[in-house]
Amino acid sequence: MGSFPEEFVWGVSTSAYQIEGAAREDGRGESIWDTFSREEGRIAGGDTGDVACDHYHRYGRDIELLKQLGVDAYRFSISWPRVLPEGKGRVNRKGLDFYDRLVDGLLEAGVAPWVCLYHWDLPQALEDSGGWLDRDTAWYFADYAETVADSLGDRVDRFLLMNEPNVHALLGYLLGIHAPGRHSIGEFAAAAHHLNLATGLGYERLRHMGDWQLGTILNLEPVHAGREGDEHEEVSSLFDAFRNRVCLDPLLKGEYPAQLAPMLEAVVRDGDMQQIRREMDFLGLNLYGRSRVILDPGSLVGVRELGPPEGAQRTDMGWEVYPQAMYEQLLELRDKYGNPPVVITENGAAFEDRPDATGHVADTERTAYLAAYLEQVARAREAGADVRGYFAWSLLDNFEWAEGYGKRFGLVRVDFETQERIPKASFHWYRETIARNEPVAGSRG
Ligand code: GCO
Repeated sequence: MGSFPEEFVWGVSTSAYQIEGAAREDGRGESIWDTFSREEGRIAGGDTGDVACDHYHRYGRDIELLKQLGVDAYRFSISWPRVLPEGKGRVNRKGLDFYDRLVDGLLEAGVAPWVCLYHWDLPQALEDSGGWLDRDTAWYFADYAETVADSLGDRVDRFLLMNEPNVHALLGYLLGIHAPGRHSIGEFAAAAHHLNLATGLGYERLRHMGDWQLGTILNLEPVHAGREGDEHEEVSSLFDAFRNRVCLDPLLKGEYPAQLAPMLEAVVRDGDMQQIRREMDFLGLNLYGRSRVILDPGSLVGVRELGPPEGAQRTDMGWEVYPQAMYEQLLELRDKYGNPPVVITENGAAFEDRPDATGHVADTERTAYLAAYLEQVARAREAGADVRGYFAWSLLDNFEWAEGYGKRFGLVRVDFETQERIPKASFHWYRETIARNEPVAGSRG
C-alpha cells in the first residue's frame, strides 16, 4: 500500500446547501435549490435542505469532529444567497458573520479552511432574471467572489471558484433532475459556457486582489464503451465531451471539444476563450467511478448509459465501485493535459449503514472503498501524476440532492431526528490513515 509525503494535504469536504439548514434565518435569500426541493416529486421523500444537518447552529460541534479526525484542511462552500440575498448588490452582514465564525473556529482548531465559492445554490433572484442562461450572471459571480474574498481573505489562503460546473450543467440543464430542472441541449450549452466564463472571471478578480492559492473543481470520470464496435467507441467519446471535456478542455486548453462546437456557437463570443483558459494553482478533482455507454439513437444525444456490468460491486447510489477510474483519470490528466497539480477534492461512497443497538456503525464497505481508491491515488503518484491532496466526501451524512437524506456518504452518522453525530468506523480508519500518511490495511473488513 502506497504512502504519501508529509506535505500531502488530507481533508474532508461538504457543501452549504447539503449541511447548513437555517434556510430562512438571519436574512438568507432563497436559492434555486430551495425552490426546486419544494416542488412536488423532485426530491426523494419530499426532503428539503431547510434543516439538513443544522450545521449553521452546530458548526462548533462539527469543528470538534474535524479536529478529532486530524484533517489538515476542510473544504466547505459559501451559500451565495446567504451573503447576497438578491444575488447582487446588498450584502447581508449576518450571512458573512457566520462564515467569519466558522473560519475563526477552524483556524483555532488547526484546520485550514478551503473555501469553495459555488456549490450549485444560485440565488433564486438571479435565476428569475435568467440564471446561468444569462451572460451577466458570470459577472455577478465575480462580484460575489470579490465580496467573500474581501471578508475572509485575510484568514483564508485557498479559494475554489466552482464545484463541478459540468455536473451542474448536465443534471440541472440537460437531464433536468437537479435544480433548476431544465432539459434542453441549448440550455445545457448556455449554462455550461456561462459557468466556464464565471470561473475565469472570478479567477481573474481574485488573482488581482490577493495572494491566494486558487483552484476550481471538476467532476471527471473515464468513459468506456459498454460494447465492442466503432459506433460505441464513437459515442463514448461524444459522451466524454458532454460529461467531462465541456469544462475541462476550455479551462486547460482554451477550446471546446469539436463535437460540441455547433451547439455552443450561439453563446461563445470573441474573447471568451481567453477569459476561460486559466493556469490555476491546482485543479480539484471529484471522482467516484466511471461511465459505460453505448450507442442508442433513441436517447437524448444518441448515447445511453449502461450502469455497472453484471456482478460488479455497487454503492447505494447504484454506482460501480471501480477504483481503477482514479488511476486512469489521473494518468489522462498527466498525459493529455500537461500534468496539472491536482487535489482530489471529493471521493467517497454511499452505503446503507446499519447502526447497532448502541448506534455504532461498522461501515466496512466504505472503508474498503476509500482504501482501494487511495491505493490508486498512490499508484498514479508513483507514475508521476502530480497529486497533492485528498479530501473524502463527506464529513457528515447530508442532503444528497435529488436523493434527499436516504443516501448516506458521511464518515460521521447524523441522526436527522435528533441531530446527533456518531463517528462511523470509517472515521476512525481515516484518522489513522491521516496520522500515518498511509492507508491502513487491516480494517478493510
Ligand atoms: C458535488 C457532489 C456532492 C455530492 C457527492 C455525492 O457536486 O460535489 O455532487 O455534492 O453529494 O458527489 O453524490
